Amino acid sequence: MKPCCETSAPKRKVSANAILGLVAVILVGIAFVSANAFGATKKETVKVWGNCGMCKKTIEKSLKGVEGIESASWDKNTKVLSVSYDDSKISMKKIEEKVAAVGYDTQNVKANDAAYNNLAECCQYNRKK
Ligand SMILES: [Cu+2]
Repeated sequence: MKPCCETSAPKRKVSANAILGLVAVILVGIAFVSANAFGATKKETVKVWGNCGMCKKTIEKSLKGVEGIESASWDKNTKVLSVSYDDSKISMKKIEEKVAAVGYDTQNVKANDAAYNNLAECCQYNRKK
């Protein structure tokens, strides 16, 4: 005796394939969107004048919580600030301006004089000429 649903079985197979296809399309879509979301991250380095560990804290704090900044780390020996950021949200120029605003000269932006004068004495580095 043949099962009564024999004729409807192939149909079900087709719709299962259609669902699989749809799932595949959705997964590819999600992968594409997330690749875009993470693909904007850029890593760059820029010279920032400064002296010590306290400078490091001040420089890094100036970028903490800033929209688009993923990480920022300044090396007191090399005087290089390494920054990971989303270039659709912030530019390198803006990043340097943030650091300059707290009193530190950067490669392309001169520090705010009042902020520089407010730095602890040990942090008043020899300014860039
Ligand atoms: Cu310092």
